[in-house]
Amino acid sequence: MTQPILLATWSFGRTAVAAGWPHLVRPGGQSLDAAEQAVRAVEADPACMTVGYGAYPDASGEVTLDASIMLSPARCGSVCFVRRIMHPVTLARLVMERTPHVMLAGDGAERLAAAEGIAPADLASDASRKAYAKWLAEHRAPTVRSGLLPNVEETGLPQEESHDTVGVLALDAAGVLAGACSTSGLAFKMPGRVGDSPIIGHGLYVDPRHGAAVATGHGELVMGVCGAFLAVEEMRRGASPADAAAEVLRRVVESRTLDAGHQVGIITLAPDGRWSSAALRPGFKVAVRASDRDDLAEAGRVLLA
Ligand code: SD4
Repeated sequence: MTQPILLATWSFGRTAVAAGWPHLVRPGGQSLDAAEQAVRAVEADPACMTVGYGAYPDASGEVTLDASIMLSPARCGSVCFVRRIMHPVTLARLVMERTPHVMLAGDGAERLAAAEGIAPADLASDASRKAYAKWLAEHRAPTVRSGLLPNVEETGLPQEESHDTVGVLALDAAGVLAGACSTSGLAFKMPGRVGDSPIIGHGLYVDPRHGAAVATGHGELVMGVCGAFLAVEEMRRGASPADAAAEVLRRVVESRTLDAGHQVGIITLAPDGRWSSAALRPGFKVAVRASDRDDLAEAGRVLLA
């Protein structure tokens, strides 16, 4: 029997692992259910303004969400650019379980939700509306350049508040790995912008025999190196979870000139329960829940100051 473990990105990952753990350790508990429930808890929490209900909107004032869920290359699902769905991770699971497809976007994803009996929801909270009004008043006019809307470096928010994905990796007692993630992307992003989180192999990847990885941070950096797939591929070739996570970040560093605010965090988990994490810069944290621990860990490796 494998020792169950549940890992989640950032400080709000503690909310995630607390919600997912009972689903992981009940008799017959499955990693897929635990990962989904862990993510749902953060999606429903208006205090988390970078995921789900109450998230920061895009530059046009609309909250748009992305999510994915994965058990294996043959069993994965995702949604992007959903605007009226409280739990995109559950919709991603429906894509995986009820359609022959991997990814549905926008209105099409919402039509599946309606067909499955999921009622539409207004994703804006009072706090997210206020944050948008403040940002618009303070930042939009001076940062519009050549018809482009502002990017995250121009949001005026501290980095940890302007973007963050809840990414969860789970291993159950039967030794089955699963992963899920959900995000509003980047605060006040360009309308239509989609990051790494809903794209299999970028924000999330799970290979049942070799490992799982989930990424957070600037999706554009992760997408440039197929980050989550690369981490799992490294493990498939024999790398430890720590070396696999660090290799993804080395590739990001090699691939471009980074801005001072750029951040990427990655968590890796092997089928035997070994796990690790790494980040480009300090500040990335991992919530860890296992039979013998329930805490928040600093990134195992940080590549840049
Ligand atoms: C994205 N990777 O959409 C997500 C956002 C995130 O920490 O994780 N931020 O690019």
